[in-house]
Amino acid sequence: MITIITGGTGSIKLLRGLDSIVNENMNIIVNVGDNINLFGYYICPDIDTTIYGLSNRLDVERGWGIKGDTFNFLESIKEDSKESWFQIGDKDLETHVKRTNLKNNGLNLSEITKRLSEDFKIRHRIMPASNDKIETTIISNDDEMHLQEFWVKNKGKLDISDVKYKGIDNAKPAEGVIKSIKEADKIIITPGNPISSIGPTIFIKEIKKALQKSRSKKILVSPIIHKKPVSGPAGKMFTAKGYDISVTGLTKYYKDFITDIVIDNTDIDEKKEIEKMQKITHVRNILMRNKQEEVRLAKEVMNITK
Ligand code: FO1
Repeated sequence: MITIITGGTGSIKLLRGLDSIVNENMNIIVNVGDNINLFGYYICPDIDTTIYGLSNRLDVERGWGIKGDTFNFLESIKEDSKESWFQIGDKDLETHVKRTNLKNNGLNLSEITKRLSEDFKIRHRIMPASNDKIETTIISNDDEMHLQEFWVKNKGKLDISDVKYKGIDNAKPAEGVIKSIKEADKIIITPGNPISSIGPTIFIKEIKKALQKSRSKKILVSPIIHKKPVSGPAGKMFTAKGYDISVTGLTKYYKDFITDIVIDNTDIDEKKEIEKMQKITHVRNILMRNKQEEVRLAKEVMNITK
């Protein structure tokens, strides 16, 4: 059994590659830290990106939302809404309406995600990391704001002095999460933003403990190539948390539990430094520019056995 820890738009390419080649059970644990209530709807961007990505509905260019979607709903509320900085497409809206209705009927996020995954005919199991509320917030110039306000409303332009996961101390892992970590033959961490897309999952106390205890291989695919994040605001967040934006800094961040790291060919000069931290280092071409490259890298990751 394979378990994936994932989140964010940077993760979806590898996830799609894995989905297309893994025939055994694959459990996909998804970040909930960037979930947000807007327009009266409960929006879970990373769960939706995963569902749309694996059902071939994702707008891959943007990395979020549904391809070919229209924005009539957004247009019609623009005048009156203070929240229209967040672009909700019309087809995407159906997912948020459905999720919100199910939530109002008393279902938890695990149950809702299972229903939505069935609707989109996803063959692997997608699980939220937690059914409890965890909110990733950005501290900028003495202001604290939701991650989406920082990234979408303010276009990621503000300085960051810290990143917090509000509610994480009391958050419990959702159904199936600990079991899927304990029973995994291999755990793969996708190249999502370590702080905002993976952090809110791996720093849930029981998940952190289970990962540290696990005897299986725990392979991280780097979201950093040649001292730059492949996408998104990981660089600013890494600096705020005191880590160097490099694959060495990345290994330090994950060093408590990963066994292996896959880095890009262009970062080969850092291999020795990483190996000093007792991590097995695999040097590959990790930039995925098309479907073939997603599948190629997924195969290479799945071939890591020793
Ligand atoms: N990202 C943007 O940059 N602008 C948007 O207007 C936007 C809307 C949006 C709607 C639904 C959804 O599932 C994701 C959306 N995202 C948007 C992506 C999202 O802000 C982040 O990239 C993820 O939360 C990071 O994982």
